[in-house]
Amino acid sequence: MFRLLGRKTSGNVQKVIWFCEERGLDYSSEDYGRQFGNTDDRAYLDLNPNGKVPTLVDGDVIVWESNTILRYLCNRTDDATLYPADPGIRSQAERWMDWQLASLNNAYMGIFKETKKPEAERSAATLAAHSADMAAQLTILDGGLAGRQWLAGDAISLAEICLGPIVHRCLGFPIELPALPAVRGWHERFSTRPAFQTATS
Ligand SMILES: N[C@@H](CCC(=O)N[C@@H](CS)C(=O)NCC(=O)O)C(=O)O
Repeated sequence: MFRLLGRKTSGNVQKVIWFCEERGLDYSSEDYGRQFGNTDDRAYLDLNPNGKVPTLVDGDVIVWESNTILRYLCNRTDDATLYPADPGIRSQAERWMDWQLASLNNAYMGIFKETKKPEAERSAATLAAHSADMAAQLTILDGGLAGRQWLAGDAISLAEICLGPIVHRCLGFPIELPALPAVRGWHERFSTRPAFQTATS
């Protein structure tokens, strides 16, 4: 059984829960992070020196970084369904996973943190800057999805599992966003899946 350490309210933990639910993996979900106050404990830091969630424990193997956990689980379970075997199609999934971390994440985290603050402490300028960045990034995603159902090849893949919970939150932020028709259609396609709903509820 895989042990997934991380609070279920974390978007990065939700990626891993979605994967496990989608593939019917045997896993336990354990509460670590923010309100549980246990990620700075020595025992947790020995597993994940970042003190962040998620961390996956598979016997003696410890994996951190949510996207690496997704790839590990695919490799570990020989999953060629969500992790396409064809190198070209796989690269389409991988590039969007890297894009999530390298390009979307800054605006995502910025808006997340700003909107969590009490209203009186929020900076309109900071929120506006992150919102403009988010709009620009999601417009790139919209272009990538134009005329297609999924980000890699013609089926749902690890790219959706990685981006889904994060973009789901981005679309729900109290900010103005462009129309993003391809992104919104894609979001509707995957958000009806029971495994996604379990992960994000
Ligand atoms: N790049 C890391 C980011 C990990 C991260 O920042 N996790 C957040 C939750 S989404 C966290 O641990 N926050 C502090 C906490 O919950 O205690 C990953 O994808 O796993």
